[in-house]
Formats: sequence, C-alpha cells, structure tokens
Amino acid sequence: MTNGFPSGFTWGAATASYQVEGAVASDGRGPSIWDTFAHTPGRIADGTNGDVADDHYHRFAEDIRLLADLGLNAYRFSIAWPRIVPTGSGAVNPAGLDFYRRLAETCLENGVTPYATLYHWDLPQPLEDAGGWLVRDTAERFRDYAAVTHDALSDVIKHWMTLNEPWCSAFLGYGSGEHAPGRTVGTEALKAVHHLLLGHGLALDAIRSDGAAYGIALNPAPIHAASDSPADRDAARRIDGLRNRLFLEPLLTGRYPADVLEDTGTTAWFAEREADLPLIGAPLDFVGVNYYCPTTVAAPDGLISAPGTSSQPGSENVVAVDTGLPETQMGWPIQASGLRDILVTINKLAPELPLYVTENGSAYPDVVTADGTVEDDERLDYLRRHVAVCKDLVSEGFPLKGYFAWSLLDNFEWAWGHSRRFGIVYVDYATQERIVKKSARWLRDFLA
Ligand code: IFM
Repeated sequence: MTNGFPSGFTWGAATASYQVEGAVASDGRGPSIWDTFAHTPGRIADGTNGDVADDHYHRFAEDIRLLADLGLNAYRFSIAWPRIVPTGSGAVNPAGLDFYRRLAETCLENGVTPYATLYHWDLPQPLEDAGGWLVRDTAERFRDYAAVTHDALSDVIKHWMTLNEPWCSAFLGYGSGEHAPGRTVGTEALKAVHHLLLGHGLALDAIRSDGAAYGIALNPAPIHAASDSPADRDAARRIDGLRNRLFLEPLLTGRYPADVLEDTGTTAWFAEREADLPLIGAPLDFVGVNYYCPTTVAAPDGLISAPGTSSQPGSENVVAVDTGLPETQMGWPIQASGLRDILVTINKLAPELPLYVTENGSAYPDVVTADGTVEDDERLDYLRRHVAVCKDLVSEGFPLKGYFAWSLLDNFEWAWGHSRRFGIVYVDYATQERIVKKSARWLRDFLA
C-alpha cells in the first residue's frame, strides 16, 4: 500500500494529440477538423492554434522522463488518426505508426505503461467533408484505422481506449458548434452520438484480443435539479439523459434510454438502427471517467436558446445554475464528492467493471514567480481533494484501478486556446521550457 492505495494502482497523467503534439504538417500527417477550426477566425478565444502546441512531437522523450520522475507509472496519450491515415480512409502512413511506436517504447523504457486513446477529436478533414460523424461511413473508417493501428502497435500498447468523451464530439461539435467541426444541427447531433458509439463498437470488435485491456473514456457528471419543482426536476432528467444515460446505457446495458429519444424526437431513427446495439454494448474491460465538476440545472419559463444552437438538443429551455460553490478558471464548480457520485452511478450499472479516472484537473491562471517556480496552490488543493475521494473508494473495495491527472502539460485547451492552463507541468509557449508546478511536486511527494 502507498498512502492508502494498493501497490498495483495506476497513477498517470494524460494528454491528447492535437493539444500537445504540434508538428501538424510533419511526416505525412493530414489535416484534421481541429486544424481547420483553429485556423478559422473567431473560433479560438485567444486566436492561437495547435500548429506547435507543446512541440511534444519532438519533445515526447523529455516529457515522458519528466512524468516518470514524478513517480507516475502510466501515460495516457491519444493517437492522431490523421497521422496514421492522413485522408481518413485508404493509404496508411508508416511514419505515423513509427512515431507512436517510439512514444510507447519510450514509456516502457521509463517504467511507464502506455494507455492509448484512438480518438481524441482530431477527425481527418476529408471525412468531415464527406459528412463527419453524422454519417455511418465514418464509424466504418474509424474501425479500419483502429485495426491498422492496433495491428502495428499491440506488442507495445496493452491498454486501449476507443473514444474520448463522445458527448463533446457530438454535442459541442454538432450541437452548439463550440468545437470542431463547428456545426449546429440541433437534434441531428444525436446521429453523431450513434455513429460515434457504433465506431467504438466496430473498432472494439476489430481489435479486441487476449492479453490487453479495452475501454472507452467518457465524461459523465452528476446532474442536480436547482429546486424540487417539477420543471427543474424535468430539466435535470433531460440533461442527465443527454450527458450520462445516452452513453452509459447503450454501452453497459445495450439499450438507449427511451425518454431521451422521445425528448429529441429521434425514436424512429434509432429504432431503425437497433441492430447495432449488440456491437455497442459488447463487454468492456474498463470504463474511463473524465471528471471535472457536477452540474445543477433549472428550467425557467420561456425559451433560453433557439433550437440548433444548444449543446443540449431538445433541452433548449434548460440553464445551468450557479450554486455558490468555488469555481476554477473555467467557471466549473469544485465538488470532489461528485467524483464519488458518478463512479457509484456507473458501478450500479456494471458492478464488477473496473473503472479508471482517466482525467481530472483544473485550470488556473498560473504565473511564474521571480525565482522561476509555479506555486499553484488551488490546483494542488483540487488534486488533493479528488485523490482523497479515490482513496476512500479504494479502501471500501470499490473497483477503481487508476487515476490520471489532466494534464501532464499546459496545452491547447480547444476553443480557449492557450488562455487556460490545466497542466501539472507549466509550459512556456515561447521557449517550450517545462516547469514542474507545486501540484506536481505534491503528487511526487505523495507517491514517494
Ligand atoms: O482539455 C480537455 C480534454 O481534451 C478533454 N477533457 C476535458 C479537458 C479540459 O477541458
């Protein structure tokens, strides 16, 4: 036992390809929807993009050594589809596979277990041009890419996740348009949900083999009603449906929640695709949970946003409510007990299933002090509170197998660009210097 955790507990930090790699035109990588989106004026808060990011493509060895020096034993990274299959379908790019082989081998040389995610949002642009996640073909192309990647790397990577946070891909990408590809198609975004989950199921079916573990990383969250009024309780039901049950139930029970399909007028469309459910609901070896905060909602009278502009299709009259909890720089309320709540919810659906916290972290406006350190006490406190929840759960015998901090490095925070820092390691974007923050130093001491 280390500090109340069993010795086999996985301690890691996570990143994602577009957020850290840079080198967007190197060694045959094709364009992704995030290249297009980030280069579209007005899309990114501070006008930055992922062209260089943390230059992790060239500095991964240094970054993995840094992670190992913190005492972490796992690195969760994502594989960029457009490095492996630059146009999304057809020709495979051996240089892309070589890059991830070197990255995984460097992990192993440092005593770090690689955890790979196959899709953390960088869809090859030609596939978006052909309809993106709104069309079934994209799910089939994802299966092909997953199979090629797994065939090439399964000797060095034994932990695989298909998708990261399909809620974001569907509802921020095709609902509110805050994320690439920036479309606002209203309840049609539900089609993206199904094609993402189908892509997961097809990929899993193609790659699953003995001696490795296969899962998916979701971003479920506890949803509370602002009051006991029927309207607020119905708002919470709707948002819980879209955020949580629409993903957890097909994956873990093989059925879509009927009320969500009714709310969104998609019952008939989903009924025609019922034959896909056994693939989507095929057994998993683990579920990854990316947890940041709970949400409290209300349904005031009157329409708040026009249909087609909400990240919550079918719930346009629902608003998030400030409950007075302290917030991170993202405006996300801090409530570590929410991590327990959501893990318990999943455990009730699948009692034996191993769970991981595959992301957990907070953004704060860090500054480098005169003596060159970063004293991120608020992030340290956030980290400590959430690790304490994990410790309690593990001591109760709950099947929680690991914890990954988001993120190893400050990075390109999607629509916020470089204006939000989530790293436990600071990155000076002008010089690419890395500075281990106080939160990471705390984690290192905690694990020592
Ligand atoms: O940076 C993201 C990550 O890519 C997915 N999960 C949430 C993080 C913070 O917003």
